[in-house]
Amino acid sequence: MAPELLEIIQHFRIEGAGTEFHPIDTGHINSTYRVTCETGENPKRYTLQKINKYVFKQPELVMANICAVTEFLRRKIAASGGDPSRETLTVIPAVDGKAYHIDDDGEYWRMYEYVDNASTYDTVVNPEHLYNAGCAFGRFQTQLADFPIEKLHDTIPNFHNTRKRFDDFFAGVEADPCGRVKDALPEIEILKKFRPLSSFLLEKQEAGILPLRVTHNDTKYNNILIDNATNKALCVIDLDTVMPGLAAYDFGDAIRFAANTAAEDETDLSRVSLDLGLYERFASGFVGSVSGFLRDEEVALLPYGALLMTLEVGSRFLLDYLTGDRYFRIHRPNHNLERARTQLVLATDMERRFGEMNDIVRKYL
Ligand code: GN1
Ligand code: MG
Repeated sequence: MAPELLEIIQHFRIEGAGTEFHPIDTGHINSTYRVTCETGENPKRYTLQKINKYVFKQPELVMANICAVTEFLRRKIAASGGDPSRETLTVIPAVDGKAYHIDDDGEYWRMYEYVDNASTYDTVVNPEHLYNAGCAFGRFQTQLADFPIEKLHDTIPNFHNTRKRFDDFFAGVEADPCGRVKDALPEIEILKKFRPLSSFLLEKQEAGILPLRVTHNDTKYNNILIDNATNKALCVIDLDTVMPGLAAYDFGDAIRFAANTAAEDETDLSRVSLDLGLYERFASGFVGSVSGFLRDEEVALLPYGALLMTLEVGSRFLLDYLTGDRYFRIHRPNHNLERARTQLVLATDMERRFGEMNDIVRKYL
């Protein structure tokens, strides 16, 4: 047992004594553990996370957003007869009442109730799950439609500013601080080709065609809990990047991850493509949930979110590779280069099938 983790959880208002810390390795950013506590009756479980301070410069603002959003959702879910303890995250306060604890090294920790009898998936094992995930990510935006958006802190400024992401990427190529540009020349060419498209949705936003919504901004398939008993998407998790954004970002990032025929870091690029069947499953769930809330133009432009989020994440993985792998946790050398390659192959396939992607979304309008 990890004595330092045992010490950390003493600072939170939990029940029982910690007996087991099980690392959960799926995210690329924070360090996560499932904690089991003996209470004398049924063991109680919690999620413990160390917030990555390199990524989140002001963790207290991240927690302020999460507390505000989960409290708001809790009221909405209860009012519609749902179970807030399973359908949104529950922050466990520290003994001093704050939503986090700062350890002696200045690291920020937080705890949540662990939702039992629910699972996350890294790939789609059951297409019905994906339809349900589409419904849940759409519902998340709809439930937050009347959240006071001005209260949200911009915890990572320009997070999905695709224009700036591309600018930053090419500045990194220019600087080439680790001498790695030579390993990524074909990938850089692909991003050059797509650069003129990078501002497409931002221009629509700037022109007032697309409004800012409260968006999740990290709608990876493994950021949704699927209920083991009902197969329904129960709860949207990983609320670190809830900020004002475009609806298309949430649609798009989910497609990027879940409708890929291969894993995000697949090294056999011949296995990477867009699965239009999975795309349609997610799209039908998502568009069904947001109908009556999102404007028709927002729905019609959702496929651009898929292409742009895939390009954006591709550029971010590649920039991290070029600048020494400091942002995304890697599990092997070249991991970020491999992740970037996958994204760029996927984006190229999306470009080829863009007409079909548009037709599918319009079917559900
Ligand atoms: C990170 O935390 P995680 O692993 O869900 C990243 C996302 C990327 C994603 C790529 C705060 O998400 O933006 O799309 O990796 N989160 C942050 O897999 O940068
Ligand atoms: Mg995350």
